[in-house]
Formats: sequence, structure tokens, C-alpha cells
Amino acid sequence: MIIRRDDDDEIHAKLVARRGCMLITPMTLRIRRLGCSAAIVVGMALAVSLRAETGHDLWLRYVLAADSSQRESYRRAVTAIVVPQGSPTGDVIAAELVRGLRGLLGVDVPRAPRPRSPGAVIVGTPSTSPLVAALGWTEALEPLGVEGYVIRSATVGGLAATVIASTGESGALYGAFHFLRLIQTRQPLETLDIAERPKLERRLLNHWDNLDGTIERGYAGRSLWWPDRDDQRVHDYARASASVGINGAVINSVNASSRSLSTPFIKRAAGIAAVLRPYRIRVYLAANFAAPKVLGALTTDDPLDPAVARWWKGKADEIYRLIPDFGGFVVKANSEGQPGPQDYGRTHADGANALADAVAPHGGIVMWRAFVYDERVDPDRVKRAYAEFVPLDGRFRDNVFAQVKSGPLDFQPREPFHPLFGAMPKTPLMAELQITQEYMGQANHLVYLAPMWKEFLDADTYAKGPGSLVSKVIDGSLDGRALRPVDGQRRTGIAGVANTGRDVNWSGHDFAQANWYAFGRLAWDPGLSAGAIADEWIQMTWGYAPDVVATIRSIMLDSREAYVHYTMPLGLHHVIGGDHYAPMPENTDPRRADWSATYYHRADTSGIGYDRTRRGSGAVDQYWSPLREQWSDPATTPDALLLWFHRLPWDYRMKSGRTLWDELVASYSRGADEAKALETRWTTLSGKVDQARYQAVLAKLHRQREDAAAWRDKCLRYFQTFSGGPLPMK
Ligand code: GCW
Repeated sequence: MIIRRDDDDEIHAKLVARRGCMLITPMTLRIRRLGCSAAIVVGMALAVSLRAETGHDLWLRYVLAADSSQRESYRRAVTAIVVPQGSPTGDVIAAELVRGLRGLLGVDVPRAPRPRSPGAVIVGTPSTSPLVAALGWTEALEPLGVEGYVIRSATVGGLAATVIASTGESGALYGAFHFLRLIQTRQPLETLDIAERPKLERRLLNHWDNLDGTIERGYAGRSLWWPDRDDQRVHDYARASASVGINGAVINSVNASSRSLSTPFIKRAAGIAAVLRPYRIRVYLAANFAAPKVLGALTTDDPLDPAVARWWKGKADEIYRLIPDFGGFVVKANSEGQPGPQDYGRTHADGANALADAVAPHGGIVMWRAFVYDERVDPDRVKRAYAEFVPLDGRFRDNVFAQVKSGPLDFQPREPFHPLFGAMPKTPLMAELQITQEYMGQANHLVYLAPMWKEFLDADTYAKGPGSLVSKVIDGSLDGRALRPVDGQRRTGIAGVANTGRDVNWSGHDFAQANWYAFGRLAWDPGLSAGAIADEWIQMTWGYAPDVVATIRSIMLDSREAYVHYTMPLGLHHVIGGDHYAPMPENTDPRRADWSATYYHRADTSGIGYDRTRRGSGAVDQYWSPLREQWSDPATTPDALLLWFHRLPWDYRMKSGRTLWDELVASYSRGADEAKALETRWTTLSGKVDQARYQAVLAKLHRQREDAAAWRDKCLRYFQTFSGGPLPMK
């Protein structure tokens, strides 16, 4: 019998009154068998500390259903777990269901070979489970693919049951997590008829983890797996990621060390892959383009040199011997000092294809990043990737993705979508989002990123007329790219730069967990709304009281716009220091103009902003009509992107009737006020959520409020030296 963090005294007392108690702490989830009397004592002693949550359990806290009639109805609906024995994925499904149901229902639901009474939860595929096969659901299951599933209330052998079925074990796993989520979000289980399939095929986390354990742009402690790993932690990472459908992890930084492809590191990668495999998460590696020279002692890395091609093939063969389900390579080439094919006068396509040919026989892919901004290509940094990549459309092998950041600059709090979306119809584009909050307050500011990602996914590129959404470019439907004969799928994908580390709460800020969660949910279905995702996450992570949910929801949904207001009003971008945290509008980086705030805001006494119309850099012409026309005219450009596309005088009259200067003042001030309001709203939750996390979040919100005021004050003082306008503060 299990006693877990449990607000329900009645159940708690019943459990303690039985013999052979076990005690499970949410922090370690290590189960200790205790004599019953010892359990009571220890249970009492721990009662207080157990309430103090660490955030370690993420959205998989599995809190007991407090309403007794609801709890009883769940218990009637779930009396046994029937998952076929003998497969690692089957075992993790069963373990998760046992664990989840123990928490949610307060009882141990047994795993059984077949249903004996009403209420069995039967999970499997037609080939692993004779029970599922006998249902004859093949026609319904096949179109859902191996990752899709149905969850249905059914009658099996004359007994009421819930069936979670898929043609693949991955689908069974995702279906099991979905089923748990139904209870976690307190949904009824009586008449289920759910069918799901992911909209995108590759749903990846990109870990910018260095082999020494540090993480580039990581704000939550050291790497989960380099240079060594804690298997329990990696299991928990895999549980959380699989629960939202993530099916791949690039386990080293795109600023890749060649060593990551050396035999000892491949062996370590194989160890990580072994832990992740039952959760259906494949390992991918970031490759350094100079690896043939560095590791293979070749005299060149020229991708058209046969010796180089042979080296990559040999390396791929070696990797697949150790990691048979290896996903492939991501490559950052000729970008920010990384080596690449252009060092040999070759194109990005030549480079990508050399690696693609090496992994193709094994079913691997190459994700070739389009984060390139060679100064010689164009004076305007945001134009360079398009200029280099569009001419290569159609020249990449079938198993190559171009991996493109959401915006053309670099994960700013608001950017127009990257113009490559909609401009490379023959190439699958893998969207790269950033979950870690490099430019978004790092682990100190509460910024829920789903609204920003939705803005990107729902943006209309107009590539094929109205309705040509970025999400349709990514899911391949816009360009009607061929379906693969093997599985009738298109090559599609999305990657998120991860925010996980060894901090107890994984992400540094308790609310940064929501961004990991939301990324996975949107990767599964870009059509979900930011609010619906927030609601799920809040209930699973914080609680169910309507005022708690409503307050946290409003904080989350307002947070991104607040952050934009105090850091990049009216599209004024990159006014941040080299640490990518604090305001530094005066920054003129001696190393590169395009790392400087002054390069972007261009403020002087005549005005402010970057002219990207035809009078200026002409970046607007990288977008399809009617966007290029709309964004060429300040009157038809949304205020939110005004200074991204235009350079305007300080007395420019805004749609609001205010001058540009007054509007800037209003936005910075509003942002600072909104940050303050986030803190104030949070304080209404005192005593309504657990104290430890309440305090931790409060401290961060306090800092956010101070930082927001500092952004306002520093930026306005600086820009006022050019505008000469009035300041709101003393
Ligand atoms: O956002 C910038 C970051 C770099 C990063 C680079 C990239 C991994 O500041 O830290 O390097 O982008 O995406 O390659």
C-alpha cells in the first residue's frame, strides 16, 4: 500500500491503517518499505515537508482526486491494467499507469494478463495484444500511424473496459499518457472515443549541452548526460518528454565538438539512447563539419572529396552499429565561426548531402541549420539566410531538412516569421523554436512562450495565397510534398532548444516547465491553443481550484506581451547586452556590428528604427504579397513590428494619435506596470498553492518586476538623449 502526498485525510487514514505501508516522497519517488507503525510516525514527521514541493515532478505529480464521488467513479472505471508483457515500452507503459493511478486514485491498480472484472484498461497493438487484435479495429487504427492511437470505452469479453490501441508501441505509449492526462485534468472516463495522431513526424528537443557538462544558454544547471549521467534523472526526463510526444533528442550542442563523434562519445551516446529507447525517444547528434580532419586525420573536409564522403559513411556505419535507431545529424555550418562546406567553395547543399548520403542507408536524416548570417552576403543580417538558402531549394537530398529558426534574426521576443517559410517549397523545413529563454528573461522572468509560438505557427506566409500558414509549410501540406511510399507520411518536423538541466525543478523557473510542456503539445498539434495548453498544465502542475487556475492562466497568457512591452516595444529589437539578459541600448560590439544594439535601433536625433523597406535594406521583399506591401508602409505595418521594418522620426504620429516617442514611453511604462501586476496577481495565491513553490515563484516575480523597471528606465533615459522628449520617471 502506498502513502503519497495526499490532502485527503480519509484516504490517508485508511491507507495508514493497513499493514505493509510504503511511503513515497514526491521528491525522490524512492519507495521505502516500512512497518506500519513506523510509517505513521514517519508519515507524520514528513507531513509538513511533503507539502513543500520542489517542482521535480513537473506536470506528472499525479495528485489524488479530492472529490470523493469523482474518485469513486475513477476507481470503478479503472480496476486493472492489461498491458502485454515482454517489451520495454510495454513495461514503461505499465509502470507509468501504476504510478499515475496510485497517485490519482489513491489505490494500487494491479497489472493483469486479462480483464476479469469491469474496468480494465487494455493497452496495446494488434500485434502485441490478442485482445486488441480481436477488436478488429485495424481500419480505424491504420490511418493514425504507429504514433497515433485511439482511446475508447468498449466491451471486451462482455466486460466494460477502456482500450488504448495503436498500430505501434509508440502510439500505445502516447495513448497511455493521454489517458492519464484525462484523469489529471479531471475528465470523465465513461464514454471515451478519442483518436489522435501527431501532425508532425519529428518532434525534437535540441540540447545545447557541451561535453564538459555546461550548457550553452542553459539556465537550469548542468547537462543531464554529459560528462556523466544519473539514470533515474534521464528516465524522468524521458517520461516527461514522452508524455507530450517528444520523440527525439539531439544530445549535444550545435556548436559541436568534433569529439562528440569519437568512439568513446558514441559509446556514451549509445548508453543514453538505451535509457531513452523504451520511451520512443531517438538520439541524434550535432556534428562538426571538420570532424573528418580532426578525427580522421584527413587533409580536407571538402564534402565532394571521395575520402571525406567515405569518412562520413564509415562514421555513420559505426554509429548505427552501436545505436541502431540513431536519428541523424544536426549541423551548424559556416555560422558564427563554425566550419562548413563554404570553406572549400562548396554550397550548404553539397555539405548537407555528403552527410545525408552517409546516414540514408540506415534511415537517418540530416538537419542542416539555416542560422547563417555571413556579413558579405548582405548588410542587413536578417536577409542573409534567405539569400543563401532559397537558391538551393531542390538541391538537397530527400533526407535533408533545412532547420530554420522561427524568426530571421535570433529568437527575439517578437519577430516576423522567417521568410524562408514559404520560400523553399521543395525542401522540408524543420522549424527551430527556443524553449530556453535566452532573450526572454532566462530563468528569472515568467514568460509563457506558447502565445509567441502560436503567433509564428498561425502566421500567414501568403506563399500560395491567403491561408498559407507557417504551420502548413511545416506539416508539408502547403506544398503537397510527396507522401513517402513506406508509410504514407511526409517528412516533417519541429525542434525546440531545450531548457532542461540538473536543477531540482529541471528548468530553473517553475513556470519555465510550462514552455517545455507547451513545446511538446504544439509539436504534436500546432492547432492547439495557448490557453488550452496552459489550462492542462496548470491543473496538472498547480491545482484545480477555479481561482487558482484562472489566476495562473491570466498570468501566463499576459506574460509574453508584458515582456515585449518592457524589452522590445514597437518591434525595437536586440536592445539587449551581450549577456542577452539586461538592457544595453548603447552597446556597440567591437567584434561584429550585427551583435550590437546600435546596429539594430539606429537611434539618433532624427529618429529610430531599422528601415527594411525598399528605401532601406529591402528585407520586406523577401516576403510574399501582400505582406511586402503592407510592411513597406508604416501606416499598414502593425505597431508591434513598426520599428522592425521602419525608421521613423520621433514625432511620427502613431495610430493611437501619440507621437512615436510618447508611444515608446507608454509601452515601456506599461510593460513595467504589467510586470508589477504579475507579482501582485501571484500574491493572491498565497496559501492556495504549496508554500515552497509559491515563495520561489514570488521571489522570481519580484526580480522580474525590478528588471522590468530597469529596462524602462535605462532604455528611456538612453533614447531620450536623442528624442529630447519628456520622461515619465524622475
Ligand atoms: O542565439 C544564438 C546564441 C548562440 C547559439 C546560436 C545558434 C548555439 O546566442 O549561443 O549557439 O544562436 O543558434 O547557433
